[in-house]
Amino acid sequence: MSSEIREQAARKVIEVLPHRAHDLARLEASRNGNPPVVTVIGKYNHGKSRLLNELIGAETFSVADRRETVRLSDTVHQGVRWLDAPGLDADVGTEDDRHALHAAWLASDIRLFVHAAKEGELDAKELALLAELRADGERTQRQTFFVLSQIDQLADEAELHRVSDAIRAQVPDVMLNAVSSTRHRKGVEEGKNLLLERSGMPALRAALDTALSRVPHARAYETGLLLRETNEELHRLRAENQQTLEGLRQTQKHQRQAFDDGLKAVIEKVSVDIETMLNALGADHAIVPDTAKDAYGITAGKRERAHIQIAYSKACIQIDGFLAGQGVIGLPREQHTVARSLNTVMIAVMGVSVKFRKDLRRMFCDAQGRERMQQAFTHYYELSDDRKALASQIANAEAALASLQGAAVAMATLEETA
Ligand SMILES: Nc1nc2c(ncn2[C@@H]2O[C@H](COP(=O)(O)OP(=O)(O)O)[C@@H](O)[C@H]2O)c(=O)[nH]1
Ligand SMILES: [Mg+2]
Repeated sequence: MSSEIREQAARKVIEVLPHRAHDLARLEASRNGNPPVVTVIGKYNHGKSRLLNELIGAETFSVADRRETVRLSDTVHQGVRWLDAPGLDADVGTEDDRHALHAAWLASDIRLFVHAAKEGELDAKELALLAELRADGERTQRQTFFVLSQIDQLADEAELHRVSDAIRAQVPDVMLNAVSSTRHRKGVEEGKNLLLERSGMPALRAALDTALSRVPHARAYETGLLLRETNEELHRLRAENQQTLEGLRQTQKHQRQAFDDGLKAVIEKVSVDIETMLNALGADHAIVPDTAKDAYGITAGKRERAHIQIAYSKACIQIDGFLAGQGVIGLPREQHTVARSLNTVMIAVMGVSVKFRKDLRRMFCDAQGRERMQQAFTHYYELSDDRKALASQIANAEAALASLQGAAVAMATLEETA
């Protein structure tokens, strides 16, 4: 499987679990095709670069009294990738340093935490970092070695003991690997075995070799852990999302049911009132047209038309009361006309006036007419603000769930190709 496919899969997971970006990058870095990685970490001028050179037996990394290592530099030596990271001194640290440190942290299978013996106790920053490294080690099985460096700068063995005890008091159970790069160099150059022995370097190198031989095992463990944790989180999130979505859909359905039932009841009630009123009427005067001479007088026709209009208005007011309670008031913006008083759902569905019995009958006393009203109001109900907000909440939850499902498929790809 190409790394591009894995990268794409990782991106899909990170999209929904952004805080897993580091873990997924680590998953990639720790693949078994990559050589095991050893990095140094610690404050600058504590002898990190020189330590690496001594361990490799080559002048690969630049050593200086100044702050030298800014970016990561690395070399592959005898199947191991050695990484020199900048010091973690906050006062001189730059953005580049932080990137480099992060990269070193990500890439490393084994960390050499370097602290110069002459500095005595660890400072707060070193302690915090060490605690972080140990916690990470417990979680991922990545190993950290504590390297007490430059021990040749101490006056004698007694001082070495004092410093060691002080550090052990700060970090209980810590295993200190005391080394001196200068002694080691001298021992190598002058062929002095005692110096080599007293440099602590052969012992550190042996411990390192043991740890290196265990890297494949540690990586397998870490890979399993990262996949499992990410999968579990994804699973949890999916279940939560599914539940949220179901809740929203239930709400949508129940609201709609309540609206349908409520509207039907109101329409039935006003229809019964209107039918009762219509049936009680005698001869129909409304259909007799008024003549010009009736313009300023009251006629039976005018009286009846007014009567019908009032009955109609009453029905509208009752329906409107129900609609207002359901949040259905104004028309959707795209249906607005310049006549603002006409921009209501009531007028859009019912029109402005009714004058004749046949119109009232058509609207209220006929099943088809009532069904038309029911449908028209329901249409506007679904366009009301709250309903639209709910619908878009559901659409968002559906999209989120689709992304989570996509991420689950991507996780399967990562698992298969791990
Ligand atoms: N005396 C002594 N000096 C050392 C030792 N290791 C490194 N140094 C010196 O300490 C300075 C800083 O070393 P370097 O490796 O560049 O430290 P870094 O900043 O932690 O990488 C240089 O002058 C080194 O020569 C050591 O074991 N003993
Ligand atoms: Mg350095």
